[in-house]
Formats: sequence, C-alpha cells, structure tokens
Amino acid sequence: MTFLLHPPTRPLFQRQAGNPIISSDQLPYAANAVFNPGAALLEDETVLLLRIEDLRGISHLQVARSSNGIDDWRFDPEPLLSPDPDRHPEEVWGCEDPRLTWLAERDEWAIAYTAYSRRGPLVSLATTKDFRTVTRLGPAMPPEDKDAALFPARIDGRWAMIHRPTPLRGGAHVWVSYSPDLRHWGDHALLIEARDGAWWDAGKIGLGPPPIETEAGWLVMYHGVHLTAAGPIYRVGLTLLDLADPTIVLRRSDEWVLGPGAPYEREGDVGQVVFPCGWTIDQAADRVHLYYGAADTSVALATATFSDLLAYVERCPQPDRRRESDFAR
Ligand code: BMA
Repeated sequence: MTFLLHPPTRPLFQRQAGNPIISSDQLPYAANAVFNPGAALLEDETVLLLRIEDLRGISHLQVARSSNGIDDWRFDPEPLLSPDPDRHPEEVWGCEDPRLTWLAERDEWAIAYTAYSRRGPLVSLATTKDFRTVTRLGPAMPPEDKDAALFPARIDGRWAMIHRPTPLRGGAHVWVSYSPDLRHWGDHALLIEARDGAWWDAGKIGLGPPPIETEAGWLVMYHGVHLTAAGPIYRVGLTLLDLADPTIVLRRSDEWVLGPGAPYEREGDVGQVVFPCGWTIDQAADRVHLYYGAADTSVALATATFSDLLAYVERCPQPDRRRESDFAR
C-alpha cells in the first residue's frame, strides 16, 4: 500500500477566515438551512446556486451573487428553481444539491440537480443562460440516483454525465453515462468504486463539483462516506480521469483532502459533513474556491491553488483497473 501524505508545509485547502460564509440568518426569508451550493463564474461575479431547506423540510434553489466570491452576497428575490410538482411531479419533495457546468456549444449553463420524487431522489437537468430564468429538461436518470454533473463538452460526439445510482446490491459507486441530446442516456459504465472496510470512502461515494479539464486529465473531486457507530462522516478526495476516455481513472487519492474539522462542520443538522457541489477556478490567478455545505446547515469556502491540486493528484497512485466482472461498456 502506498501512503501519500499531504504536502508537509500546509494542507491543500485553507478554510476561509469568515466561515461559514452564508448562514440561514442572512437569507431574506425564514429557512431552516442553506447548504450544498453549485458555483459559477459569470462575467466578473461569482454565482452560487444555494440549496435552501425551508421550514417544511423541502428544498429549493436560490441564486446569490458576489463580486469577490467571499462576502457581500446579494440574494435574488425569487428562487431560480422551486419545486413545481404539478408540472414536475418528480420534484414533489424538493430540488437539491445542484452542480453547474458551462456548455460552450449551447452557450448556456447546465444545472444537474437532485429532484426528490415519491420514488426517491433522481437526477434532473435544467439549463440557464443568466441564472434568472431556467428551462427544465426533466429527469435524466430514474431513482435512486444523485450527485450528477455534466462534462463541459461532448466527448467523441456525445455529452457525458457523472452520477451515482444506488443499487440494491453492493455499495453506491460513481458511474458515467452518455447522451446525444441531454435527454436519452446510455452506455452506462462504472467509473469510481467505493472502497471497502475501514477506508474513509468505503461503501458509498458520490461526485462533488463538476469535472474540470486540465492538461493532465479531468480533475474530479468526490465525497466518501465512512459509517461509524456515531453516524456517517462525509469527506472528499480527488481523482484524475483520462481526457479522451473518462472511464479510465488515471489517479486516485488514498487520503481525503478535506474533512470535517471546524465546529461548523462538526455540528449542525447533520454533523461531520463537508459536502462540496461547486468550485470556481481562476487558472491565471492560480486560485480555486471550493464551496461546500457544512453539516447540512451553512455554506463554507475553502481555497487552494490550482497548481497544488494538480501536483497533488498527479502524485496519487494509479488505481487498479476494474475487475473483469464489473459492468462496463
Ligand atoms: C447526501 C445528500 C446531501 C447531504 C449529505 C449529508 O446523501 O443527501 O444532500 O448533504 O447526504 O447529509
């Protein structure tokens, strides 16, 4: 087994001094919690698509904007995506955990979010050009499936989406599927397997923010769930996927790169949770802003340099290829 230690001088991610950067008491209306935002850079602004859980327990998605991506958040007056169960029965119990991907070919953003249906959570897609109006494309995957994001461009002529179905047997692993039109999905392939036993990412994993194209491959962050007698602990690690064929995992971190440590991550509605759904990357400034839900209660920010992240993941071990018996294309 290879042990790969964090850079000795400092951790990869630094928590923002003012964390949590957004809490429910800052919202323009009463709500239980604000967490798990998607993130985008739009002109000179950072846009967060916040998951807000109302006082019924149902979540909707609301935009907040800031010029520095850290503070002075301005909340849009109306939610961008509110559950609309009359026209979209799959949203009856809410819209959760959005991931945002810029699709240059379509000149718009894709929003992959969890629609909470009576049959369980499923992956739904919507698009927006300005985060003021949305077009729903409807469910992309049947329940139970969540933690999805699109790749920013077609790969070999087709759109690709990472997601996390939950089968009745075995653990919950990360898959990739393909589509000619963002509506019809197929060629499902197992991508990253949860590990087993005592590992931090044993049994259940899921995608974090959307994949980022780098010269070394697709940079992918994922969360891993470690079940303990005191409940689950949600942490995150990194992988690197082959640019031309993202079913090939080139690197995978043995260690988590961020886990609950600060009080606002350890305590809340669901303690011991860091749950990133969005990051903004300024390669020229060598800066990564990672936005994450802290304890299913508030929004926190951790920063890193892009070059540190890449150098770290490139030093990670190359995982074993999948077993012959695994379902693949
Ligand atoms: C996951 C999702 C997230 C949540 C996390 C921790 O399964 O439901 O929305 O933040 O659990 O409770």
